[in-house]
Amino acid sequence: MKPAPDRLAPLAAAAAELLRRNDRGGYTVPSPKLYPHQWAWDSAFAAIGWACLDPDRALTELEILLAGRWPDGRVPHILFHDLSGVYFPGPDFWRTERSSSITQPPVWATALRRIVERGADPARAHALLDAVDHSHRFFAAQRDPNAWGAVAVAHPWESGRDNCPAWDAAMQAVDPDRAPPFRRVDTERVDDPAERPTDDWYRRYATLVADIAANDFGPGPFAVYDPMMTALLARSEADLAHLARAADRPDLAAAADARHARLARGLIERLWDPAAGRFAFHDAASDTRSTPDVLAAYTPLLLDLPPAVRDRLWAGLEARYATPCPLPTAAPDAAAHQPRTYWRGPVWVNLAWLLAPRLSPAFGAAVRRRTLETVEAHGFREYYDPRDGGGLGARDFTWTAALVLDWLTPAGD
Ligand code: 9WN
Repeated sequence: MKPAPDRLAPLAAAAAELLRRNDRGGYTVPSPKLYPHQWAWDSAFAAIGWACLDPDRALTELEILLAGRWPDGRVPHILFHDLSGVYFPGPDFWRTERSSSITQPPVWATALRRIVERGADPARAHALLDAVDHSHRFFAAQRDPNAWGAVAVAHPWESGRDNCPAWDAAMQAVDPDRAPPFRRVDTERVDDPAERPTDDWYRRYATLVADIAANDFGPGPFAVYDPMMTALLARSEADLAHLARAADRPDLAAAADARHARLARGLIERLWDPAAGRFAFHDAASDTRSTPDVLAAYTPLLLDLPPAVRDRLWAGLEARYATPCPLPTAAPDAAAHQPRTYWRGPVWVNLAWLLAPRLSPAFGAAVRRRTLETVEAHGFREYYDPRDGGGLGARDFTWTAALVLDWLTPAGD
């Protein structure tokens, strides 16, 4: 590995040390105190960090994750390998043995591609391609009620952006009073409970978990088309196709290419909103479209979009998301924006990492530089205040460390 630039070498060393500390013998917990299990997209980001230290260890992370998928292909958003870790909701609440019953943004093919680029054993990586393909097919089968060629999330947790303002209206339709009894533990594990979703939202989350179990783990009443989930799946399909070609699996590559094309078309035809200049969300249950000004609405930038669409998204982000610490999860001038509350405003490093290479070169470089400065100044936190970079949520947060490490480790060595 080439050395990181000198000033940031201690940051890279601290990131590596944190990954090792959060390792539980093959999988990495997102944060020892708040999230003591294996989360799906966190694991994929952790693997990207591991690839800078030990590409084989990175592959182990994804092997364990994909081995946890259900017969229908879903990769559960949480795998409970060690039942002693205290977390709500645990397996009893999900009514499962050792996992949650929903999935999360499918970024494992994207991680796998990165790991292979970092020198992982191609044969071992290629042995995962069928599992990845299986996990991708789950989305068209169970998360596209209108057959639009896009992804509708069945629970806000499935999006990875639990209290994003995009879910506000659909969550109002969920009855909090039907929630089975439960006790939260998350609010005891952060400095300020106001950084977490409200109790009212937790009751609605719990109702949805019970509804999904009652529907034999098919989707419950919540189904909101999400441009970010769709974009991440489309990007993953492209990454799977790339890996399948390298593995000389033309059948798999053709299937992934076809799904990629369908998702890219679905995004433009169903969710692009020229009046707003960003992508829309669509509540399939109430047949209602909305265009909240949230960062997720710009994430189709991960794909190669028509230049006119790309330019509108760039302009919107540069006008409204260039906060001192970029990129806030909701535009600061949006009514729903709350700079210190979870996915309603704070900055998350995974979104900066995903989007920085897809922005205009100057803005992308600024996002990367300022994100690194923030982490250097405030530590490996779960999220950050966009006004001054103050650290929020969990400490010792894995994906923040993993993605910083990726940024600081030159490729091609
Ligand atoms: C529920 C683990 C996860 C992330 C999510 C983030 C948060 C869980 C929670 O933590 O969600 O899945 O308890 O709040 O929103 O993106 O994967 O880091």
